[in-house]
Amino acid sequence: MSVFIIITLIVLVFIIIYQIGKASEYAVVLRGEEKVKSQANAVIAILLLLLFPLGVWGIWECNEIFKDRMLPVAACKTGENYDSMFMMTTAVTGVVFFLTQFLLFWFCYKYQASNKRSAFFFAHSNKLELIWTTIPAIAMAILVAIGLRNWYDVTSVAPAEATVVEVVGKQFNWIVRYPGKDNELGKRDFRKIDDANNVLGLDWTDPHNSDDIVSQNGELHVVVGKPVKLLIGSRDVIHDVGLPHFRMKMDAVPGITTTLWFIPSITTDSMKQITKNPDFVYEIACDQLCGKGHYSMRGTVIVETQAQHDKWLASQQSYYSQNNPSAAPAAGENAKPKTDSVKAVTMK
Ligand SMILES: [Cu+2]
Repeated sequence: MSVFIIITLIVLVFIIIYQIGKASEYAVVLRGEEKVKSQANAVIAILLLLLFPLGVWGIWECNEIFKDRMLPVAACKTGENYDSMFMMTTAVTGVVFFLTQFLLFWFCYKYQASNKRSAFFFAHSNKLELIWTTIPAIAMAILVAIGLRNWYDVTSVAPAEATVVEVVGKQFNWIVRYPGKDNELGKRDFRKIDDANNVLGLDWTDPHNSDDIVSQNGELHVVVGKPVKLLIGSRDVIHDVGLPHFRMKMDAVPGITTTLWFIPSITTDSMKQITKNPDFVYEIACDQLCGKGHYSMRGTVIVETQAQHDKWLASQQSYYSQNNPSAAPAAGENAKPKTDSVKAVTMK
């Protein structure tokens, strides 16, 4: 029914426009072209003048609709810096936008075609060129400088005490590897990748691999207040580790290790209270269209206290002992079932 109404409306609007066109043709014949033209100009000028407040109202309404769906406060210092950069850019470009748009519509009205005056013409003004080149150039340079400073914050050398975690994308989930007790990630080789029992291609001859923990449920556990450095890679195509709550993202490129580091400042539990949402989770969203299962490539970041983290870590079994059953568990490690990998999120 609604389709029928919409089609009828479209046809009616089309007929109305056609009739207006025909009527104005007759009017030109009857009243003379000049008069009709100037009347049409006046109407268009007023309509344009009305379009400006209408547009501003539209922007306001969109903002009202979406303001509840905005991201909560940034969950790390760098994220806060990104937010303030965003607000500053919006303020600067916003002032310029509203000013120029207002002038555009106002001039359309004020200087509509008229027989009473002729157009003022001037070809060139050095002063004007200088002003409208220099001011935007300085403003842009400042904004770019702030952006670069934030970018270096994220990609610079991480503090020595930072926890190193590897995040590897594949079609279509995230694999996370923690270094285990020796605090060092072992070597891996793509030729050793085997979906059944070596998803990252860990080189078992490297002793650093014996205690590495591999999680395939897309959960990234990090400690609040402690720097974490992500080593990002991909097994197949380009993915992207998008961390909207931390205002960060970094491409996961096959064959290249990219990095970023940050200090999570709000635990998942605290964020549940801040957002008043008991189901709140920090999300890892793949920010690079990577294939038919791209939409499902969602991971979570769990920001927890050191005590919670230690408890979780103790419950994990090394990937080596999971996949080499004859191997005795490393000292101090309990051999619980593989809690993470059974929940593996995979898309066929
Ligand atoms: Cu992806």
